[in-house]
Amino acid sequence: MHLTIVNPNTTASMTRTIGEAARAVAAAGTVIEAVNPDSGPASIEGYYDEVWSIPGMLEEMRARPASDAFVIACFDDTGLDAARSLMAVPVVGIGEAAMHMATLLATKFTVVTTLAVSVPALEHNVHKYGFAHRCARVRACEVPVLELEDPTSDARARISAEIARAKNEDRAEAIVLGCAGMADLAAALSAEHGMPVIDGVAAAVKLAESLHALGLKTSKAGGYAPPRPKAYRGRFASAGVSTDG
Ligand code: 5HY
Repeated sequence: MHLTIVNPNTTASMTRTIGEAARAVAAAGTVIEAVNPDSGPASIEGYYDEVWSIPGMLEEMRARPASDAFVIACFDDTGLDAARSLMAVPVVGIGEAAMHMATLLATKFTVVTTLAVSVPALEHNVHKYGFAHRCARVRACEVPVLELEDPTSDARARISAEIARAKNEDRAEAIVLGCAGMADLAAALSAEHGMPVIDGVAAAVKLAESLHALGLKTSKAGGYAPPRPKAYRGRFASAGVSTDG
């Protein structure tokens, strides 16, 4: 299958980290293409960044009609519903995927994300996905997203310290890493803490492969029905869909 991973921020080095994490778990025969838009925020931290990352992300998807599925590689599941409306093939968000995996392994999980500004949107997703009774807490380790790209930063130590607090204070039985930029840290942190530490990029790749293998596609019976053709004006004229999709 051809699986497109879209990092909605515009930081190419993070897209490379995401692509490597995806290829490390992809099945034989899964071709991974990891891309990011060239328009939008360098990182997504909160609601304002999120909304400006969506047009570029959707354009990258629309430019790849032959893809068998898409993964949105931002833990906020940026623009997930819009993407599922636009595309016929499955679209998997790394946040939702990681939470599903965590509930298969533990009665309670904690999400460890980057900055406090990201927490409310993630708490909203926890409720939206129906995991409020399984998610003990959404914590921020106060590491800015782009600091994860800096090999000299103590980002990993600060994430690990927050995991230790989650184990002691939340009685977390599993940890969900709350940023795509943490994808390369999951295995080491899991070994260090002796519990499942889940990376959403890997989780989303395996779920996208499963949906494709089962021949399943997004339902167009309701909320994810294709956008109706209509005029889009001004700077976003190209975003409108025509009668031929
Ligand atoms: C992410 N931001 O996964 C989110 C994490 C966050 O640019 N990639 C980003 O902090 O919301």
